[in-house]
Amino acid sequence: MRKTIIAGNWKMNKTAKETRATLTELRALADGIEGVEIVIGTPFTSLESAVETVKGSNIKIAAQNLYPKDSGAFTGEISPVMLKDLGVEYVILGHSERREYFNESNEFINSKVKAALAHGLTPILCIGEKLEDREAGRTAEVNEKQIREGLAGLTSEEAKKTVVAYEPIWAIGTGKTATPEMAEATHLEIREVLVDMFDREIAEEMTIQYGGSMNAKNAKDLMAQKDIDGGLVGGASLEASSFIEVIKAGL
Ligand code: G2H
Repeated sequence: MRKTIIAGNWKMNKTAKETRATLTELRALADGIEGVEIVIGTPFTSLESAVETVKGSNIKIAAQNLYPKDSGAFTGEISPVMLKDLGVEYVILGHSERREYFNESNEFINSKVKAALAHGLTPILCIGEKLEDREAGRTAEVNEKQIREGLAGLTSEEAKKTVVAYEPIWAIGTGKTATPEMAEATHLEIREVLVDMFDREIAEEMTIQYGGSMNAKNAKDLMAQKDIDGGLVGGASLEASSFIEVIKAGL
């Protein structure tokens, strides 16, 4: 019923040339795979070569950010119009690294989610608690605030097109993963917030990915959980040979 989406988040890695090489390899490995939506999020400078390399395949391309204006005096920024023009289909928004290093607020992220939707890009809204939040028993509260404020003002139709990625910050790039049961419990809490914001039918249709040290070894058990509908994969998406194993775990 809901789409399983496995997205690679390359973060600030790979030149355009390296992008072409990795995606040529991934394209061949992923040929014929159906039933899982495959997405790769590259740096802005690689988007054009990424889109060209995967043309006609089952791989879609994501940006890792956007600025919520169509054009104008915003030096150094990239608009949703520019992404759409390149053939980009997804955009990762509100990643914890952007929240932490670039002080992105829920309100700013919300304006980006709306800008993405207004231009036909699928937003992947990242949320997740810090270790101190989890230890203090504030996981549900912290995630609820990020979802409510991140998705504020969306219509039901827009919500249906939006992907949520739950990434416990303590599991990002650390090699520590939430256990499948722990992750499922939080995914369920997230879905209940979506039920309350929209309705059950819409919430049941929305893809909620898990992210945070997901790899070929742990992906199957995580995605076997009822409310874990794919993954946002960092380190393990950088090589086609490891990412294809994560993709196959989602089949
Ligand atoms: C979390 C994830 C990708 P990694 O940031 O968004 O990265 O899989 O390396 O923990």
